Amino acid sequence: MSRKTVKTYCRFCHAYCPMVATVEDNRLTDLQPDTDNVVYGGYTCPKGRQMIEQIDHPTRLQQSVKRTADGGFAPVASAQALDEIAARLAAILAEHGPRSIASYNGTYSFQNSASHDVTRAFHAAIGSPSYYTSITIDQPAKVAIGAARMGWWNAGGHMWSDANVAFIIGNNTLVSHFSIPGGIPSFSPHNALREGKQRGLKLICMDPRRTEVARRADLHLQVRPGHDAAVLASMIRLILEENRHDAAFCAEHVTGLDELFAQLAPFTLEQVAAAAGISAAQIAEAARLFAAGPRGTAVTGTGPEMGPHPNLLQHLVQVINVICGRCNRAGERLPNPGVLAPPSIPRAQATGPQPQWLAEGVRSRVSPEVGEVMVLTPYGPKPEMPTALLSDEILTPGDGQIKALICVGGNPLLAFPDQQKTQRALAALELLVCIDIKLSATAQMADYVLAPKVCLERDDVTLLTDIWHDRPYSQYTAKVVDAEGDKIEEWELFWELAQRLGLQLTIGDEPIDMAHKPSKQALLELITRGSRVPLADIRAADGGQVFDVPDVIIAPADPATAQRMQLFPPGLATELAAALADTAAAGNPDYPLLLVSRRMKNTYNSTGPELSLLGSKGTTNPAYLNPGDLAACGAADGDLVEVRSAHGAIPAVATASDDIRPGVVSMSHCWGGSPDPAAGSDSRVREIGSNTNRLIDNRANAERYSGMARQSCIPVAIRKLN
Ligand SMILES: Nc1nc2c(c(=O)[nH]1)N[C@H]1C(S)=C(S)[C@@H](COP(=O)(O)OP(=O)(O)OC[C@H]3O[C@@H](n4cnc5c(=O)[nH]c(N)nc54)[C@H](O)[C@@H]3O)O[C@H]1N2
Ligand SMILES: Nc1nc2c(c(=O)[nH]1)N[C@H]1C(S)=C(S)[C@@H](COP(=O)(O)OP(=O)(O)OC[C@H]3O[C@@H](n4cnc5c(=O)[nH]c(N)nc54)[C@H](O)[C@@H]3O)O[C@H]1N2
Ligand code: SF4
Ligand SMILES: [Mo]
Repeated sequence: MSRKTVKTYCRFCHAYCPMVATVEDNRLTDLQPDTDNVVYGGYTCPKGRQMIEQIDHPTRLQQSVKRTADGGFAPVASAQALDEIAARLAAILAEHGPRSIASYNGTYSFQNSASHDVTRAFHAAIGSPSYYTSITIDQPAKVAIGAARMGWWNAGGHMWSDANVAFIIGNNTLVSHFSIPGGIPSFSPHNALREGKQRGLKLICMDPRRTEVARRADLHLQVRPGHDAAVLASMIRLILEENRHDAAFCAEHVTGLDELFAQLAPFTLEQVAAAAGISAAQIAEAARLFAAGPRGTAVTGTGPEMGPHPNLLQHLVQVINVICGRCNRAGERLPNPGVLAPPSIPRAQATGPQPQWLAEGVRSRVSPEVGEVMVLTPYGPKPEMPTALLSDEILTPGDGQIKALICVGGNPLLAFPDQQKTQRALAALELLVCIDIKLSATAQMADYVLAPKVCLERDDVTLLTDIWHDRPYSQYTAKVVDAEGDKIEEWELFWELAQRLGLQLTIGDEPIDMAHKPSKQALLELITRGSRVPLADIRAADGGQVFDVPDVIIAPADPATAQRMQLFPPGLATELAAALADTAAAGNPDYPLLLVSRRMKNTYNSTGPELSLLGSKGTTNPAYLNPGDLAACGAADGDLVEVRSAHGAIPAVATASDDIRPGVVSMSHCWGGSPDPAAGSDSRVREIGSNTNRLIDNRANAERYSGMARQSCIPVAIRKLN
């Protein structure tokens, strides 16, 4: 018997915790935290530790399948499936043109470090702009629109590791393991938070729930959902009024400050506090604490980004950071210049707004105000079509209508706003192909479901998190075990289809070998060519490392190229007026509660409940309510209730929680099954949960530029079910 231990990292979520795997005769027999790792200190979570079970789990698709005439599925060799899919794509391409072929790249496409580059290369080769990812139903304001409207600081913002203050707005990293730099680091977040508090960092948290983060905060603003932008506006107003901002920095690097200040006049502490259900004193304290810094960043998470006014909120969060001067300066050392990014030395200067990114890209066919958004990456801006409108793009007839969808590691039927419409759209496709480890709710509607390798069966490198760390950290993992049977990686799906369609794929300007399929390693070499640390050095390291890269000292501004960040871009006045009007609006008596989103510890969107340990912690997504609200509808803890919005109704298991602000219902997304009554999803709510996207109209409050749907802060009513 052969037995070895190897270092690897978890890709169940994007925290990429380092692990040590024990392999006996190509079987994974043990998975332990890598306690030697300096960044993570041996941190892992129960989800990652379930990966052993995932490999052989009975729900795992061990072989690709295709739909049969009687509506079932039959096994198919992946090569045959790819031949057939390629032939159907060729026909659709010939009849309907390139735009009719779309891909949706969901959560698990991000975990394969070669997936996105090859998928984008495929789109470029066929000339299809219909490239969609979960980013645009997640946080498009943060990753795309905010920078296009205001511009950005080339040398980046303050990180957590030397901050004096952090303002965390609707982001619960202790559960989600997700934050952008400046917030609580996604990597071993409990340790990072403890370390920060020990050095005296002041934590401000704004969340309608007393979350894991809120409980540890110095100041918790337990807001009524939906008023974050107004709260930020009143904080900025106070900071400017009391001259607590960095006036010298603003004089040199921003424009529009006076116009913005003038527009903020109506956002008085009293009016905003009354609407947000907190005290004026708390808002003032938060503003003064944040402005005192002197170092530290305000960040948002998905809660408010899915609520009302996300573009405005994102802009105001950028504004509060910039006016308080939370930008790295000339002469300072960049904490993490990036390991896999190409070397460069940033200058202490701004790049101005890029309005063309919001106006000139490919437009949505269903809403011309909305179009491609430019996601900023270390390799430059990259366009994506807005996922919130993907169902409409499939359902709307005419030139460019989407006819074929390739769904990579995503689950649209559970994840997209307006579940009923999503179901109609998926059913209307001529061709739906999924690559998924299980017959997910979406895969059950597919023509072909390809069986992928799971992460421990693949080589990967920590490309996604490269610049999220506050040190130059990276890890390469070789596959830990060989996948059994006929399984492919996500990128191989696109390479194989391209080869069959006679296409040449390129990454950057470099062609991919189309005659012989490249190894994953060769592909990653191509993707990361020119990286600050050569991939070979990262591969040679024993596990994840902080690399000893030469210090990058931020260069002074170049007056010839320095621009200014625009604090008062076109359209902002209208957005401010709308947020202000909301502070005076009466609630809807028919739907007196507000439904907000949350993450649950033991699942990852729709992945996890099938695994034994994770499933044992609960098989449903409860509707968490304040005990007073629960009593008011005559229900007790554990009863079934109906959650009804203007758009739909779902059953849910009511759960009392003191942590929830009265008037708020907190429920997780991506649970439940098909909305088709014949599927009987509702009667199984205790076993499979229920889908909050049935309560959401994806067009009712579509956000400018991104079409972002309001997926949180939904007015609902609750009644007890018998
Ligand atoms: N365990 C686990 N981890 C995950 C996921 C998962 O499903 N499970 N999903 C992953 C994904 S895809 C993502 S994008 C990240 C997201 O990571 P986070 O953004 O950290 O997501 P949440 O933990 O839901 O935190 C959002 C918070 O916003 C609050 N909130 C809701 N509405 C409002 C509002 O109007 N205002 C304010 N201020 N707060 C509000 C909610 O109460 C909640 O605490 O997590 C990732 N990590
Ligand atoms: N109402 C509401 N809706 C929301 C949200 C919300 O907060 N509220 N959150 C939104 C957010 S932030 C996001 S990111 C989206 C999530 O949107 P999606 O990414 O579309 O949804 P997931 O459930 O993460 O889908 C992941 C799929 O990948 C499969 N999978 C698991 N492991 C692997 C693997 O190794 N390889 C492959 N190929 N497949 C694998 C799983 O079985 C599952 O079907 O949902 C969004 N929808
Ligand atoms: S936090 Fe958990 S699921 Fe995420 S990478 Fe770490 S062990 Fe894996
Ligand atoms: Mo997400």
